[in-house]
Amino acid sequence: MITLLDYGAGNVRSVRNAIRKLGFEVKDVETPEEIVTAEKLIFPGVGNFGVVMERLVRDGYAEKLIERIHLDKATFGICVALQTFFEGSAESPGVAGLGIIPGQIERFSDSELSVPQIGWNGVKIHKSNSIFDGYNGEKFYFVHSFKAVASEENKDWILTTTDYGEEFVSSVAKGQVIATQFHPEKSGDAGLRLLEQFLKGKEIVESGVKPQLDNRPTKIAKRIIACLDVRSNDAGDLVVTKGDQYDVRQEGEVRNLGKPVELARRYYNEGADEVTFLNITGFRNFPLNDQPMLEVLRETSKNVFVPLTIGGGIREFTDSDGNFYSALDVASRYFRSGADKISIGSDAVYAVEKYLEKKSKDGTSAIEQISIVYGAQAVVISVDPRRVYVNTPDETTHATIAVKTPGPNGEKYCWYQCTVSGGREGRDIDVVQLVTVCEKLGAGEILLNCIDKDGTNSGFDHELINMVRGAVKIPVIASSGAGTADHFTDVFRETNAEAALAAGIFHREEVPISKVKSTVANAGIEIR
Ligand code: 1PR
Repeated sequence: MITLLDYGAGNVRSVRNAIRKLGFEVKDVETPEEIVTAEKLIFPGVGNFGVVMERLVRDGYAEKLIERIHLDKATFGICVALQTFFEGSAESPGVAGLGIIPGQIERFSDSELSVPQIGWNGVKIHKSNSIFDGYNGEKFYFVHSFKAVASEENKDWILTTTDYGEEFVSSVAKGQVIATQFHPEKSGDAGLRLLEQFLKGKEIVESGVKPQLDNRPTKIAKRIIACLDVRSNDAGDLVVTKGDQYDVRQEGEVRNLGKPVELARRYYNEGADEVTFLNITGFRNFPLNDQPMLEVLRETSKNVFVPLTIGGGIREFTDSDGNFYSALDVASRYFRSGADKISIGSDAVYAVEKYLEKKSKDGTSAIEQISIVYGAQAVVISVDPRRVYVNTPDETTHATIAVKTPGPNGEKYCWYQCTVSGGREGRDIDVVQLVTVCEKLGAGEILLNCIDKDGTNSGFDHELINMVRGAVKIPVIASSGAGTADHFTDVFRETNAEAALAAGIFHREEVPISKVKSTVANAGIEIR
């Protein structure tokens, strides 16, 4: 029996599912005392250091965790849990950590690399341990803006380090206690194997695999993401569909390319680094009435152990009985159903309009509310831009670029207009305004679609991607237009996008994910 510490932050469903998948039973901590008495404890964590510490103290868990770790009882901490073992964090100045390991958690410093670090990176093993038994150089999934650093005072704890601009602590272990900055429950087979070693009750340190002598820096991989646009068809079935420039109907019928849960599982097995679901009619309906989407997440997370993002309809809402739901309430339901990140489309455009009008933040936007509780890395902005061609940059106040292929009337420039409601309505905001303000409001990643390219199989819009990538520090996912495996190599060579997403070519089985990955790897680009 494995005991799980669920203190109400982030996606614990995936951890629970991973434990069950490995054949173990799992129960939740019900009283603080159980933290000390549990035979094996998993302490997952996502989100803001201060919020997590406040909950641990409020519920009487913090002191019990300290007691448990001093008693050297088998404990596995994940992500922000690792950070709480330290004395404090630059994320929440003045908030004390558990103080078990000497040192302060720091923010990644300014470098060329985007922050948060989101994606698959390697590890360098520093001491003998059995938790990495069977490890063969695989990468693990990281998602964080803050990091622990090794020092003379904490070196007895350092199990692995990883490089991301600078070297940071990617896992710690001592006696029966281990914590990883990466998410084993989101790291495919390699992560499940690691968890299994812990669950099987092996000694963690001083036996098993030896420290690695190879001290070359680890490298983060470019991510390949499979996207499933989901909606109900006219018969009322929830289907994966796909549009051409956002038009999902063919001869009047919504295209049906398969069942969401089955397709997500197939993409996981084929090596997708992430899976994204977009509820494309979510802007019309209240998503919490849309129980099938929550069910899709719950079912998918039973068998898919890479990050899941869900978007569509994330905004505040008052139902017909007058009950008010904040965007945070809606997002929380998704996180608890198995989502690791939520994506916001239309509501982000409205939030930016409000910001530009007031010229300041007011704490009310969905982006601010969700990122404060779940961390910036959990908030993706899905941008649906469309090209607006102009003859000269003076014709508009928006940021323009010179286009390689002239517009329909020979125009040499364009700007990218943001749209809402699935591309149905254009607003007076350009992509650069949108992404820079969203970053200020606390978004952690940009999913950059392009209506002109969507479903065309003609390759990604490199000009758009470079424009956006140059405007923000947070990671950018290039989306729309993939038609061949080479298009992925091109987008990684021609732009600094951290990830590339595709839908149609995967659904229509034109190019398998494995082929995309081998093509990109053969071009010398780091891939998982
Ligand atoms: O506005 O917060 O409710 O979110 C709605 C979400 O649904 C947004 O993320 C928006 O992008 C998405 N959406 C709305 N309508 C459509 C549509 O297609 N009619 N789909 C839509 C957007 C675009 C991509 C697609 C890529 C790759 N889909 O995600 O998967 O373009 O396609 P390809 O590889 O086949 O070219 P809100």
